[in-house]
Amino acid sequence: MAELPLSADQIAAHNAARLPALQDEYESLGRQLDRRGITIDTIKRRITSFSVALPTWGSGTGGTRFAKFPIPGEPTNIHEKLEDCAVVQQITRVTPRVSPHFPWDITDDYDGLRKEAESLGLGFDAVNSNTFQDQASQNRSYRHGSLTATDADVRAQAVEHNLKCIEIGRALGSKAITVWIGDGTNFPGQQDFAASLDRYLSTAAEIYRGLPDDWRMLLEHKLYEPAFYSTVISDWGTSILAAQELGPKAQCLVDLGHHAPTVNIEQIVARLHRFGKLGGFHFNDSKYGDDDLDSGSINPHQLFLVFNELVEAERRRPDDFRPAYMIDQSHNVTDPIESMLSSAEAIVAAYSKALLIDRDALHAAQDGNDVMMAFQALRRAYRLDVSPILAMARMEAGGAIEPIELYRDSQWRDRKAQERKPATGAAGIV
Ligand code: LRH
Ligand code: MN
Repeated sequence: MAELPLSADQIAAHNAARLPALQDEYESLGRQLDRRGITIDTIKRRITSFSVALPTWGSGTGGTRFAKFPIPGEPTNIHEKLEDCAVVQQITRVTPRVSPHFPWDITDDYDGLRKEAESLGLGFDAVNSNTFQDQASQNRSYRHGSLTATDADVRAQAVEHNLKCIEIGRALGSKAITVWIGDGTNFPGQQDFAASLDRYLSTAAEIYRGLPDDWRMLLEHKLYEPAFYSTVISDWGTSILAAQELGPKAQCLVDLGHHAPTVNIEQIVARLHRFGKLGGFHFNDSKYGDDDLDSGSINPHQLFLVFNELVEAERRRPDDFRPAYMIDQSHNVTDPIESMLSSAEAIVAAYSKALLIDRDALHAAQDGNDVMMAFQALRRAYRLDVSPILAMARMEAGGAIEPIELYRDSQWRDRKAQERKPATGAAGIV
């Protein structure tokens, strides 16, 4: 039986005080949806089976190249990161898995770590490799790239690291590896675009050959940063061609912050699914670049439109629909747990609103070129306040009706500030 970090009695007391108001709001929304021919309990059941993985690196404060401002009581090792992710899961009941990153989460007993996570009610989602930073123990630098480096020994080192991550992932019970590389250039002429992609395809193929039969390799594209003139896997087009070249276990991962500002990400989602290459997501939000801000905090409508495409994709080909949902954010100015509580809510809310779209009315309007009624079919769902459904699903699953209130009342962070050693303030993402 999982030894959960927060007191179940405190959660029960918190819910008991708020249940009458929630029931009233739930019944009122239920009547509103009834008038639309929608059964609110059906939607509640759908979202109860929804989940999104947490990034271990999101449980600590993140930083930028300028600075990082750690908070007292934040986690500084994988064991404390798991504890904090378990707090988010215990309160939200929609984040039962964590996505680890290596070597940031390195330890010496992965079977033990798997059991430790299980005892906290957590499992492991995709593992993430890291050939975008040099480790002290490394022989060769990734200064001029990793999987696409011109130096064959550097490429071999990067392949070996990814195969090591797969080995660790097998011990943790993961079923996928996410490969994001920062390889690219800062100057025109710095690299041969064709040759660098060919190097990627051959090294990625070596990693692909190391995949267990039931695993996936998720290719994460990104337009720029850390390279600022060109990036080898810069967009979904290059990513899908590489995934098709590698084979059926290779799919594409969409990080919402990895596109030029005006790109239509929801259309990319529809395209990737059409060709059987929709592997997963890194949810976050951004205003300018890869800002890694909280999901739904800047452009919740885009998140809704992405889930609209996901609901359509699942209806169109349910057997070929299993995207890995993960959060990838950098919490620079908030308590990371509060940001993950708020982000999980925003993601489930976007999914719920997409489930509330009257698809028959939408498809009829689309087929009949009734432009305004097609748009209104989306807008009628988007403007609904779905929070009573989310809160009821959460409460019934053992979570808290008001996540951030419950978290603050638990004084988790203050308690951890007494126990944990202070985090360093070195600039950089983690
Ligand atoms: C790259 C990225 C990638 C991770 C890193 C933490 O910007 O999105 O997914 O490895 O952030
Ligand atoms: Mn990412």
